[in-house]
Amino acid sequence: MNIITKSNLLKLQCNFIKQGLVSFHGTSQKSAIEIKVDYKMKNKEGMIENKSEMISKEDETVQKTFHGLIKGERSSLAKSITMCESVHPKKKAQAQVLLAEVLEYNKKKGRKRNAKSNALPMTKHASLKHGTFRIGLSGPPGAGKSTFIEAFGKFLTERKHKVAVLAVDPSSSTTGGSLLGDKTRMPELSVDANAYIRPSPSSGTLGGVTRSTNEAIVLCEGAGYDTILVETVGVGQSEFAVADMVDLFVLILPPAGGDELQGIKKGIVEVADLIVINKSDGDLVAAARRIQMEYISALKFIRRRSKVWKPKVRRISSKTKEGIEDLWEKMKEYRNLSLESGELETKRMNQQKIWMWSHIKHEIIDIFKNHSHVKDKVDTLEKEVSLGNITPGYAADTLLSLFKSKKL
Ligand SMILES: Nc1nc2c(ncn2[C@@H]2O[C@H](COP(=O)(O)OP(=O)(O)OP(=O)(O)O)[C@@H](O)[C@H]2O)c(=O)[nH]1
Ligand SMILES: [Mg+2]
Repeated sequence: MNIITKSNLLKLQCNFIKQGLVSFHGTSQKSAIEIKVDYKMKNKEGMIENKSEMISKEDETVQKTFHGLIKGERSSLAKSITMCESVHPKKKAQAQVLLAEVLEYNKKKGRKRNAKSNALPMTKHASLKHGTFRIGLSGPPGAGKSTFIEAFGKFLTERKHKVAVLAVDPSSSTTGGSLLGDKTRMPELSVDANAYIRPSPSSGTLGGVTRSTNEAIVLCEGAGYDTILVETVGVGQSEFAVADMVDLFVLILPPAGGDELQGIKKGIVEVADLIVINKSDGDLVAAARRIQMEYISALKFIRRRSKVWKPKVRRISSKTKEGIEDLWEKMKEYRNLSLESGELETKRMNQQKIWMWSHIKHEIIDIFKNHSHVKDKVDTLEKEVSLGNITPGYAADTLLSLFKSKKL
């Protein structure tokens, strides 16, 4: 059992037992946390030892990484993102303590900025006051996402912005390497001192990948990056997940219609705040115009999600860079309107809740599936359900009662 020892200290007890389960006890005050971790480690003699440690902000690795990160050191930023991606209990705990520190730091930085500037309305949300802009990008393979990020990223760094590019590509865990955040397609941006490109983690499920990307956003903001681009290709539900972690969601399309765009999932157009028809250059201008018109018409039938913003369709060329400045103006317009109306703040607050539940669901399903008694029955029951021999409800009840009645 845990007790809160100081009013501002949240103590979490986190027992990583054999099967990798985590249990948290405690109530929240502020973000300073301590996490107890139990894990196994090989000693010098090669014997497995049980270890138990308390990770707090005094932890040496946390301290070192935090100070490096807020100075903007890329190696510390990279290290901290790797910590978030780790499955090792100790590293996971260090990542959570570090994140709490960075959140606190971002809040303080936000308050300072806000005090200096009267331009922004008073908002409760710390990272908004601090003024970061999170932009999600999705589009079918070959639409020109990487080429666009190279052109747009350079455009921003030339205007004194610091740009972080993150990627969500759950398919990279099966293909063995990340296709996104591909530095070879971003030759100039990848060597730009004011840009940081991080490919998608190459292991894990969509739940795991999105969790570490969410955390990476906070870390990049702590390291001083003010514009965060999150790229994804439509695999599984990844573009919907990305739409839920950003302020503005951009769909990039090539100047091709109908059959050629079969990869585009229904529903993705509905969550886009901006639709960008790329490759509007040379012989492709006429086709790009036609597609632009088609999407303008299509958007008329889509229910508006914002009171202050109507999704727009713009044409650009990432090759000639035409239209990029106009697109940035539109993005800023969106940001200002949604900030002033309070919609952006509400959006970020809701996103936090969405992610908390998403992580819980992801973890709980994992725990459920790995429960020794459930594991034995899952395949048989799934088969029976698919053959129509039993109802899904009955199968679910059977598995749930096995889960609830038998101890691990
Ligand atoms: N003409 C023209 N070609 C472009 C433009 N943008 C990208 N391309 C070309 O389109 C092809 C695909 O571009 P990428 O940037 O790799 O596309 P992507 O969306 O990142 O593709 P994946 O990473 O495979 O999903 C490349 O041959 C680019 O040179 C553009 O604005 N105009
Ligand atoms: Mg690409």
